[in-house]
Amino acid sequence: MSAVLSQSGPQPLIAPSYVRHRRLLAWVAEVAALTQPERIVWVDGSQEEYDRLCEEMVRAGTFRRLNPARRPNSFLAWSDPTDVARVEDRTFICTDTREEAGPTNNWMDPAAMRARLDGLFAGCMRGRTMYVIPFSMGPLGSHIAQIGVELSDSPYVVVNMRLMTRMGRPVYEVLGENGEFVPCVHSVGTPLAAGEKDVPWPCNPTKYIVHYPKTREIWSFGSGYGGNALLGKKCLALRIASFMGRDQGWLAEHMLILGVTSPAGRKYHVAAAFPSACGKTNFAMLIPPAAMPGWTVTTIGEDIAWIKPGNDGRLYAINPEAGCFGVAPGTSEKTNANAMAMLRENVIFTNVALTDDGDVWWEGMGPAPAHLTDWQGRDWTPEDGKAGRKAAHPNARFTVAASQCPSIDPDWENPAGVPIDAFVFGGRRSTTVPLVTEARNWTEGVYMAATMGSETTAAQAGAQGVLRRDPFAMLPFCGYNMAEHFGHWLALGEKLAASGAALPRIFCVNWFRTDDHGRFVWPGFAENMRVLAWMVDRIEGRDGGATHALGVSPRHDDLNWSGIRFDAGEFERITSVDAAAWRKELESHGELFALLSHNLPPQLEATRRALADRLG
Ligand code: SAT
Ligand code: MN
Repeated sequence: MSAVLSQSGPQPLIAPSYVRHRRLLAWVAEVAALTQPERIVWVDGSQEEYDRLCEEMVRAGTFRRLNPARRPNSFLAWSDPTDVARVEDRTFICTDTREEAGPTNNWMDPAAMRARLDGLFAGCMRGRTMYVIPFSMGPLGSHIAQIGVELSDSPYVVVNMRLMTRMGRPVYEVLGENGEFVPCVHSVGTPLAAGEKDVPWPCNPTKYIVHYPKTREIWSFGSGYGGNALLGKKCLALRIASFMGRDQGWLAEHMLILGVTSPAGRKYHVAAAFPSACGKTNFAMLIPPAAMPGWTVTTIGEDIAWIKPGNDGRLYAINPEAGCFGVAPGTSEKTNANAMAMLRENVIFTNVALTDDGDVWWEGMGPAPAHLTDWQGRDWTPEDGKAGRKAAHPNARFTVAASQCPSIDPDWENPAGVPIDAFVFGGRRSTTVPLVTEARNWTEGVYMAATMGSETTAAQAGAQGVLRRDPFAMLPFCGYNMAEHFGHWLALGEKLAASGAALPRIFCVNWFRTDDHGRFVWPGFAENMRVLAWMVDRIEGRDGGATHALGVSPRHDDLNWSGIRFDAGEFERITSVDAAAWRKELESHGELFALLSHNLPPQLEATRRALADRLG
């Protein structure tokens, strides 16, 4: 259903009869009056609509249809080379005061920001279609779900949202005449003059990704890529939801959720936080090594977890998303066979390379073909690869429905969620941080999460490989003051403990320690099952492990080494705690705490001192 608007000002809005929500209708009219789209399309989420939009994008040059014999019903998009990742320096949390957003977020006064955005959005959809995209984060109609409506002038956003969320007409039934929704406005920021030909990937050098947590609004301008544009994901399910969770006593975290079943048939659930592009998808879809029969891992989510206390005092987690927006480079039959199977059909690829027979390729997938077309449309041969030119952008992505994942857990859409037995926090650290350490208690676990560090990746615009503190892997995603996020975790732990329930265990992991030549020592991927099995040991109360200054880590003998040679010397390399390095590390934690001093829970600085004392 669409309505043509003239460019001369606000027009009566023609909406489908099933949209009965007055406030929503008024808001759509208001945004249309501001942005002046040529027409409005009320998206219904059907397969026909998806197919039609994909076909339109093929004609417009945004999409390339992949060879149906090799990759059925799949498409490839190449973005503008200036629009390839989240733009953290252009992401804003507009709370009433700067302190509410905290020193790790960009802040601007809400009124000043509104004035600036009004200017940018005025007429910004001229010549384009504005799509009205209703979506649900969490199973449709479930008590834990949140509804959003995204108004976007990007058909790429529409089709990606259909894979990433529960999107379309049924959302209006849940919304009724009065339901709550998070209004999300997105524009690529490039109006078209009458008769002007569009480019394949419109975007604007000026970018703003703006959140008003108090009024639960999201406004995004200038980018069509990933978390900048698919507003249900980082913007709603993390930044807005974390703010809601703080007020309502729950957590929105940058975590995968997996189920792990032991050979004895006992099942546990683990939620694990890693920064973007540190292997969350691979860990969530882990296939245990053949030499560890009886272990299985199932996938509930691979990026975001909403975690709420149940009546029994345990924490229950759901995956608010319905799809994966995963990093393609590095994904292979070896590193993630489940992902490769998931990607056989019905996939949108962004910024990977195109093979001569109409399929996709990326670095790390396997041997490179003799010729490719790279993500910028240029010829590419393995010689170019040797010269350091990548065929796929390092932050190239696939978008695919989670239901296509072979390891998907039968409970992945259970609105009650799954009970969490352990939290895992991990960063990309080439030095210092041991393979795995269990925190002695909740407070020390929160300390580990709060002081996480990671070397930056291509998922964020800017330099790569720079060590930065990334508390809870939430640095770019926490919608309020990070110090208060620490306090929220501590308070939740106290509340759960008071109810008498056993708190989830907390572990800190690091798969990424390197040797003197910069090579990873730990094989990672499937072999991470050995660490996961040790965690299950700990959850079940077996006491394999040695206590050291930071917590409890396995000794060489405590891990299952069947089918692999990994000697005690190598193990020492990745588990050793170097006192001098850790004294420096604790100093750097102190700098983080100084930055976050406003409302920093005193337990954290006390824990830092206790750790320093233990290190001697
Ligand atoms: O571009 S996204 O923000 O969706 C991906 C990520 O950084 O995790
Ligand atoms: Mn992520």
